[in-house]
Amino acid sequence: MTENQREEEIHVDEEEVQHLMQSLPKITLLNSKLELVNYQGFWHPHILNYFKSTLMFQRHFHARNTDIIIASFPKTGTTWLKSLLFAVVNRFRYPKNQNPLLKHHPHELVFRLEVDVYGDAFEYPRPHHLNELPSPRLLHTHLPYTSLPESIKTSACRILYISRNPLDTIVSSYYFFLEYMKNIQGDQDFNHVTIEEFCEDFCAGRTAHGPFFEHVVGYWKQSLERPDKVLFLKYEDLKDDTRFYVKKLAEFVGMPFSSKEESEGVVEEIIELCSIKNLKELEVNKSGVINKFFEKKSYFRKGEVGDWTHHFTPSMVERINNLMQDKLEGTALSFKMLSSQ
Ligand code: PAP
Repeated sequence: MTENQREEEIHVDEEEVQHLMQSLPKITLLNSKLELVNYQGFWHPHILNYFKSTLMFQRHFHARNTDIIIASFPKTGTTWLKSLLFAVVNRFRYPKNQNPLLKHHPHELVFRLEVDVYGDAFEYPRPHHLNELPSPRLLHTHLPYTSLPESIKTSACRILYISRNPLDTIVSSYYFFLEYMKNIQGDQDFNHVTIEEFCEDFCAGRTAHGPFFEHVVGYWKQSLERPDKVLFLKYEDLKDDTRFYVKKLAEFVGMPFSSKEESEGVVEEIIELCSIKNLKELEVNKSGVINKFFEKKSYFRKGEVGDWTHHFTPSMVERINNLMQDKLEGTALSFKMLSSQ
């Protein structure tokens, strides 16, 4: 089979995409050029053929039983989890000083399916390359559970979901939005969007991949129903006890640390390699862009629990807490808002 034939196989009809697009609700986020389209109940960014590539991912991706898929709402710890998962799974493959994480941004090692793989604007693997990736394939998506391709839900592949308290997620999303606007819109002074305005839209669900709580609860419920299939992690827990959760992650993906490895400090080495302090200082993560617009360094900001305390007024905090109470009622899910260290 030639590459062209393979490309044809994954084709989604442009006319159909346009037709579908026209029928879907759209909004522009905070007077920016960032358009969001509501598809299957969630707001998806309408940039870079994103909608088309989402459809392609939904229709053409075939999960292998051995795939490990990170799922996340943006700004909840994706980059960190990508680096940890990559380091855990590949720990026997590379000598310490040749770990690809030293030369590549974590987003260049764990591909986002609806963008890097099925998007057409990027230098990353085209869909046919997926077939050539060795198992276990480490992949990522920001899609909500309900929108995942059937083969992810029905195969034996595993999902690692990372979540984060909504207040820190909003702060992190806000700064990323400002950076993104500066880059895509060439607007050096996009700071006129206040965090209050951003928060207002976020709470109303109008944010890329929102609504937030529905995204989180979708995966939370799956993790309760099928704990062998979905591991639900929280950023705050990972911060509090990184060692415990890295070991848990390794067990979940079927590659537990041996007692020899533990006594040799392999877990600690991985934690150190993937710490924000270390990743931020690597030359590869200091300059350059991911997917044309996203500066590599903007994925490493503070990396703290509780940064929201420097940003929100008491009334905003109350508003978000009330919303959270309402949305999480009866789910037994809760978030730590402050660091316990
Ligand atoms: P993405 O979903 O767009 O890939 P994601 O990686 O989830 O973004 O979010 C970035 C956040 O994770 C940033 O949080 P902050 O804005 O509150 O600082 C970033 O600093 C944090 N982060 C990135 N890498 C790490 C890491 N190794 N350890 C802890 N936090 C990290």
